[in-house]
Amino acid sequence: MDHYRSRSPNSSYHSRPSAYERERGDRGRSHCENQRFRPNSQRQHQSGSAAEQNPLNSRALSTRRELYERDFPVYKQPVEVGSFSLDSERRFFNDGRQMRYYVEPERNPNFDLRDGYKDRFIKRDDSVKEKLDHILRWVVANRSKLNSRTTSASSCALDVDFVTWRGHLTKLLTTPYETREGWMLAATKFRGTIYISEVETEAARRERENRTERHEEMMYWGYKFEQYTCADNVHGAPDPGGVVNTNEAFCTVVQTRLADHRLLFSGEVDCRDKDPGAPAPPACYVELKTSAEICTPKQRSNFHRFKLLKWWAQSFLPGVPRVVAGFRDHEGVVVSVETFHISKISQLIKNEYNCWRPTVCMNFCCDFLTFVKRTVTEDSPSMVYLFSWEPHRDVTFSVHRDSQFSFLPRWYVEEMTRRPDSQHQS
Ligand code: 0WD
Ligand code: CA
Repeated sequence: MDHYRSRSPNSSYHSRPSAYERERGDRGRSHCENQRFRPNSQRQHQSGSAAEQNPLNSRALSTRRELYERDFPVYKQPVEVGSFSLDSERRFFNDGRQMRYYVEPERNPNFDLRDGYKDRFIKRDDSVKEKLDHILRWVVANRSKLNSRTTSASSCALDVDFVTWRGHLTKLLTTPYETREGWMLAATKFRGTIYISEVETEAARRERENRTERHEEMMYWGYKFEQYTCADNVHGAPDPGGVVNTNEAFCTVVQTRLADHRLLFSGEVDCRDKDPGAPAPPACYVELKTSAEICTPKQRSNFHRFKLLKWWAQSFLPGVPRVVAGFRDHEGVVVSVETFHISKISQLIKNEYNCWRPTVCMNFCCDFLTFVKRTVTEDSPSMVYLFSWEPHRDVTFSVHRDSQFSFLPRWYVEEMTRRPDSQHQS
C-alpha cells in the first residue's frame, strides 16, 4: 500500500526531492514570472510587455487555466505533526479526544438524514469568525516541534513559510475552475512566516444571512450522515439517536512542501479507519460526503466536473486517501454509498469533455503563494495584505495597517516573541 511513491503526475506525492524535481520546480518559477504576474488587474489578455516581465511591478495574478498547464509541481507527502479537538462548546484541546472511527454502512442503507433536525441538532454559530485562532493555539502548545532548526533570533521562528487552514488552500486549488464565488484572503508576515486567513466577502455574508430553510436543513444532512457512519470509540457503534453538534471537531495538523513553499496547515477530519493495522495518519483518515443521487448522464458529468474537483482538492492536500459518499434522494434518504479513492479520481474524470486538471490546480496554488511571498514584504503582526479575487478577474491586493483586517491575536504575538526556552519557566 505504498501508492504515494508512484510518480503518476496527476495524483501523487513526492517522498523526497530529486535533482530533477528541483530543476523542474525552478523552471516552473521562472516561467511563471514571465507569464502569470501582471502589472495591473485590467489587462487580462495582454502578454509579453516589458512591464509585465518586471516582477517588481506585478500587482495582479492571472487565474486563466491555460497558464497553469505544465508539469505537476513537487508536492511532498503530507506529514501529520499533530492534531487537536474542539468540544461541544468549541473549546480547544491539544489532543485527539474528538477523533471518531469509521463504521462501514451497507451499500444501500436508507439512512434518513432529516431525522433529528428539529429536535437533536446544535448548530455552530457561523457568524463568529474564529480566523486562525485554533491553529495558533496549537502552534503555541507545540512550538518546539516546529522550530527545531532555529539557531539564531533572526532566523525564521517556525521553519515554515505559510500557516493556514486547509479549506483556504482548497479554495486556491479550485480557483482556475470557479465561476461563481470569489474570495478574500488576508496575509500577515510575522517572524518570517506568512499567515493566511480568510475574510468573508460581502456576497458570502449575504448568502449566509439569507439562507432558505431548505438550505439550512440540507446543510445538516452532511453532519447527520457522519453520525450514521462514525463511532466515538474504536469498538463502538454509531448512535443515530444522539445529538448532532457541529461545534465538535477533530483537526489534523500537517506539514508539507509545494515546490519551494513550506506549508503548515490544519483541516477537519471526519473519522479514521478503526483497523489497528491501518496505516498511520493521515493515510488512515476517511472523508465523508453526501451528494444528490445521480440519475442522468448530465448529472454524472456535473458530478465529475464540479463535485469531484472539490472533493479531490480538499482531501489531496492533507493526504486523506479516500472519500465515502452517501448519495441521497430529494427527501434526504441515503440510497447508496460509494468509496472514491483520491488517487483514482483523475482516471475517473479523464473522459469528461473540458474537465479540470489536478496540475492546473496545484500550479495555480504554487504561483499564488509565490505572488504572496513577493508581495508581503513588511514583517509586522498588524500589517495585512488583502488578496481579493472575483470570477473572470485577476487576483489583486490592497494593503492595510492596524485595520479591521488584522487577525493575529495579541496573545499569540506575545507568546511567540518570548524566547523559545522561556515557555518552560512559567
Ligand atoms: O470561520 C470560517 N470562515 C471557517 C471556519 C471557514 C472554514 C473552516 N472553519 C472552521 C471549521 O469550523 C472547522 O473547525 O475550520 C475548521 C475546518 O477547517 P478546514 O478543514 O480547513 O475547512 P474545510 O475543508 O472547508 O471543511 C472541512 C469540514 C467541512 O466538511 P465538508 O465535508 O462539508 O467539507 O469542516 C466543517 C465541515 O464539516 N466546516 C465547518 N463547520 C462549521 N462551520 C465550516 C463552518 N463554517 N466550514 C467547514
Ligand atoms: Ca465531510
